[in-house]
Amino acid sequence: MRKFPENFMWGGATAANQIEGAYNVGGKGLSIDDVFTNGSHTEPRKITKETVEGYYYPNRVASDFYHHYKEDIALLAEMGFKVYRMSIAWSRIYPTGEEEEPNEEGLAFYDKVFDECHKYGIEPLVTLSHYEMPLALTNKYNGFADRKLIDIFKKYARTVFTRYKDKVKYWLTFNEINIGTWVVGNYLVLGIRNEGTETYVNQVDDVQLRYQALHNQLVAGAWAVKIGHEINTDFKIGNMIAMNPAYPYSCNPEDVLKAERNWQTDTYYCGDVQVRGEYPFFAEKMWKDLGVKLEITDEDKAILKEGTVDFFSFSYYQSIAKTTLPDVEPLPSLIEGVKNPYLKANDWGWQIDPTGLRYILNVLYGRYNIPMMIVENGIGAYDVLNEDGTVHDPYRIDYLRSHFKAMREAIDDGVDLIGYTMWGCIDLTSAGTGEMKKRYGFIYVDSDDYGNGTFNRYRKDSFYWYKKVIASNGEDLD
Ligand code: BGP
Repeated sequence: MRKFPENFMWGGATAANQIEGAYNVGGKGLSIDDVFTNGSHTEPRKITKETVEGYYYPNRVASDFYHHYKEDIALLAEMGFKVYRMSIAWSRIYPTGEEEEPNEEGLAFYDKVFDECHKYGIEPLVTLSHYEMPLALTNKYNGFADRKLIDIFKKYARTVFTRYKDKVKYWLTFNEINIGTWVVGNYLVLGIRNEGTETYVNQVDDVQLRYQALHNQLVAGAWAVKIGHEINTDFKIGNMIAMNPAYPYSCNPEDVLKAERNWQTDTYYCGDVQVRGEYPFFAEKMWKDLGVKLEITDEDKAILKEGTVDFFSFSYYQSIAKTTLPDVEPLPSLIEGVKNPYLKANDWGWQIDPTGLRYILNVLYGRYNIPMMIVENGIGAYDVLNEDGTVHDPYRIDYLRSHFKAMREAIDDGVDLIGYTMWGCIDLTSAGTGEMKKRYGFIYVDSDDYGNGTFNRYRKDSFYWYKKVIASNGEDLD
């Protein structure tokens, strides 16, 4: 059986808004995440437009990486990380998005972070916009609904590419851009907050506006790829798609067709634009069915062709099933689909499916034929910090082991898989629920859902296990 390639990039991933905290330090402007309240599995997060007295905003504190980055990166190095996926907070660089000059203090912060990574031979992999934009851009333009955002984003991308051209080689454009095809994608992906929207789960949707915004964002991402390659020809720039592969619930041909439709609208719609430089064949019909008419200029078409990505990256937590049959139990999470009787789920109802990872790697590599990278995967769980500072998380080790086996099988199938970054390698604020107690990390952060705690870091059992996995380049999974 083929092994993991020698230069395989093992690592972990975080996002600025979920880990940094220090929301008003160093000249940072408010971002859309700074007015996003806490919530839970059953209580949706609120979107408040501006600071409202009496609400708690967990991303403002998060894991306080801003003040702990040295210690955190040293811990990642101790595990033997080759790569650290992180994002830049756009609102640290351009506090409202529209300043003429970038905020030097913000730029200097990431210089320090990248230098710290290089000190240990860790390659940074940087997402330009991970569920984050300056709040002012939402309030003034309704985010990417306005084409002006394309130029505003280009300016930001140019600034950070130029500044870090010798420190960062691997980049991603927008996090989980395809969630823009879902109603919940309005706010976090596209920066849209329509009149009447109060919570993350029940957002007021304008499908025409949303698909236009998604188009504008795809164009902005293509521009970023082009600009990045001009600034440094060695840059490797990838896209980032949320993968929730749909299985037909039964072999009823109607179920098979329904699952295939889901692949089209969920994965290929954005994936094709970013890899092949044009919308797929079914897009026209899809727009017609949705009742949308997009403004797509000739210049847009040209730039989509020119700004295609170098590698395909994606997040993967769970698979779903689709059916036309009535009375099949739906999934309890935000995803539209039904429960798969062959799979178990975590405490938030996310179905655990390692074989699904091998499956999607085969499908995606078969379609796109460019290097693949898994940039998010992992399990959110309730961890317990013991008095002696230990955290026993065998469920996390089991989850990762089974997924690493599936990755190796996909490599054996012939897939060109170049890297893996485990989501939330340091505990951080959950995007979906705002909880801290939905933990993913190898490193435990002592803070509760309300920012109470010492913020001390502790190594979980999975920390030592992953260290062994990396040292053996994926050979030792025991
Ligand atoms: C992805 C996002 C991440 C992350 C992860 C886990 O969709 O890119 O930002 O948070 O999901 O989701 P959650 O935080 O809701 O558990």
